[in-house]
Amino acid sequence: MSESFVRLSDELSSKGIDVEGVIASLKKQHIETPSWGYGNSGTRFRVFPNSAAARNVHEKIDDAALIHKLSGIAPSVALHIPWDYVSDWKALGSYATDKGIKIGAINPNVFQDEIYMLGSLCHAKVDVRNKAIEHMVECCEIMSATGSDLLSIWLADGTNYAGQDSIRNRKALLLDSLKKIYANLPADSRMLLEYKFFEPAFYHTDIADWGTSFALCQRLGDQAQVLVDTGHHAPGTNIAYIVAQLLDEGRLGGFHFNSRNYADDDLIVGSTNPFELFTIFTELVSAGDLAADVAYMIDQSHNIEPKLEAMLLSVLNCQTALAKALIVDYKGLETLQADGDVLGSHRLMMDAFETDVRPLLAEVRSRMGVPVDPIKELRASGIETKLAAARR
Ligand code: PSV
Ligand code: MN
Repeated sequence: MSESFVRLSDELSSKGIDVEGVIASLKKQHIETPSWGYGNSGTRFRVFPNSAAARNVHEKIDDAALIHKLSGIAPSVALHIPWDYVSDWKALGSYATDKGIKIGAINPNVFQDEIYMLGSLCHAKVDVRNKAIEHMVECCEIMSATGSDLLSIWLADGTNYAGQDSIRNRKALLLDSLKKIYANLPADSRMLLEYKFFEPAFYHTDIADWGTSFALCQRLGDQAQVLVDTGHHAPGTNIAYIVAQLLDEGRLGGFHFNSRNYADDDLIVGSTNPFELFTIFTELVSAGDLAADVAYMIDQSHNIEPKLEAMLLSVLNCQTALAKALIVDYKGLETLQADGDVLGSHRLMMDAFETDVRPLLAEVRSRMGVPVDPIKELRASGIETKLAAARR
């Protein structure tokens, strides 16, 4: 136990924070990493190949397992189909288990094939819609074979010009298609419906915002919930507000974490706006059990960053945000709010945000048996250089 941790622990305890409870919550944190963040990917202008990047789904699982080994809080990996297609899904599930992680969300892909130029589940032609539905039903089978309990849907559907298609007709087709997929969900699994306000469509997107996603989920049933990708909002959007609304309605299914400066930048979560991430986590922590089933996933693709270090830093930034949210004195906050103390309550929040939680995280990591400074450990291991030589 370091001196700095003892000092911080005393300070927090004096404010009424249950430090052991905070540590227990941090030990339980679970951040899922995406298979596509380990392979070569980039922007639409250029993909700079990275020699250390994983070349197939097995290497992606190896890399995700390494991030879990170093952080202790990333025990699952999301797959994107068909990017991660294999013939034997059970074997892939076992491969992951052998490496110490699980297969997480299955992400269907209905945005790459030629036939999806004008949409997938909302396409005017029934053949195209059926092809997209069949693909998603196959993804439900993959879930059963790999032990995944999340079908995470994002659609590129939309139009580029006013009048190009009927927004309301497309909405009816979308609901009809989603109902057919929903009927194939494995028992005890969930469908997460992701929204994005633009791109690749630039006039309208069929699931553009949380309200649209929420309305669809309500029409589908309890197994359908909203997925919030932090990069999928117009500048200035208060994401913490959206999180609060969805939690309260029991429809927050999960996150795709990343950071943005401009559009869907897919930068390292917590890098551009750590305060926004903190406010999101304070909503989750203060919601208690309401947030119990939320899936925390990263959705990033790194173009110029070393891939493993970028993913590890992303996971650790989520850990820092949770630590800061956990040391907010929510009882004290309630009193100040009831008194209408505008700046007292704000200062209480800022007090937690500005606290240096590094000694606390070092203590948590040493209790979990993972490196106290995972980034330093990764760098010292020289693994990215070794992988570059092996995978080149
Ligand atoms: C779309 O921008 C998105 O956020 C969806 O989650 C996709 O599945 C992912 O990025 C990868 O393209
Ligand atoms: Mn996403």
